[in-house]
Amino acid sequence: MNRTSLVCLSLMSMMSLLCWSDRALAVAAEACPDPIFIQSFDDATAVVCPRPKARFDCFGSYATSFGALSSTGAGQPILWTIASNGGPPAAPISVEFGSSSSNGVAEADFDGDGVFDVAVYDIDVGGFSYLPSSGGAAVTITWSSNPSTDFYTVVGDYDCDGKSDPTYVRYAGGAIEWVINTSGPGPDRAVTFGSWTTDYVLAGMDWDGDGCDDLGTVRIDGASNMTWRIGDASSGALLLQQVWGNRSTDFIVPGDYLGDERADFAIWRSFGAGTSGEWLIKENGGPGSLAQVFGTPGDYAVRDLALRGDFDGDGKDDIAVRKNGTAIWQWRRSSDAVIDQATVGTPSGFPIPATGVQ
Ligand SMILES: [Ca+2]
Ligand SMILES: [Ca+2]
Ligand SMILES: [Ca+2]
Ligand SMILES: [Ca+2]
Repeated sequence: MNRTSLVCLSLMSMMSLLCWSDRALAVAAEACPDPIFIQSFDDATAVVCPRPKARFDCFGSYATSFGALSSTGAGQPILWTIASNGGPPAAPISVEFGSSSSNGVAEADFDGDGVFDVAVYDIDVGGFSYLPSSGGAAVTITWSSNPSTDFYTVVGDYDCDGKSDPTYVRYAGGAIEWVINTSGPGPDRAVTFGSWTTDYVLAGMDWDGDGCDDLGTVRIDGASNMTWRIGDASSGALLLQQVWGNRSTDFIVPGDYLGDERADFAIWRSFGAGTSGEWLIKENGGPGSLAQVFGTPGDYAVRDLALRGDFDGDGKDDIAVRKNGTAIWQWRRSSDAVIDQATVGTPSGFPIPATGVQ
């Protein structure tokens, strides 16, 4: 794909414990046997155990929040309207932050408190701005950049410190250069991985289960076959690759659907001739797979919008869509396969969990 296409995709995205107690460590393993049970409390010691973050959880409820973006037009502020999904009662977030003309949404937890931050990047100045979910004033991070070559946020936690690292990709003679800011101010890594001419770029996710996000692209060949390619965020070395999906029919919907804290190869077969709306998910590093028809396929006028997130909060991403022309989100709960739904925002709003679908 060419750079213009990537810019368009980017703009689409815009509108794209530790256990504690006196005996905590000793009992951690038996107290936290499964993500479904990990918020249970021990009568005597109130043990609370580690739990995976849910994508786009803005309240710390361990489930993807109900958030949408809207704007009144080009150059106008982005209005973020977000309600909690489960957890203790919490006032909704309603805040204007970022501009619809030059900013995209960053999938990020910059302050590292386990809660998604309201965050945008500006492709013209090469900077990120966010509202720390832990409180305090807005933070802006900028560094020297070239708007003609630097764009498309690919935020991830590439140094494993629990904080998202501001990152974007740069056109470098046909190759993709990942410019990463792990400690600031300014980037401290520039890693070459992937090709501008053939690859879609994935936001940072952990593919090999070491707790660090990795570089990822999906390469398209002459027959539109997809090859998922994962690289080391320090060296750019290829860690793994997998043929999965075809660009003539499939959206790229990466996530951890099988709950082993490693991202899975996932596509929604929903456009082009003869598609049924089938989600096809292949476990990364194991034999698991999932094939499930869900959502309405077809052309843009009728097709649902795929969403990425864990809506029932069981530690596994769920197959999910926003129904076409409505504000209804539907998901298939990974915990019990029941279809659930909620009304979020307005039909014209952009669901935050649609960020990163390509
Ligand atoms: Ca945060
Ligand atoms: Ca980091
Ligand atoms: Ca990793
Ligand atoms: Ca789930």
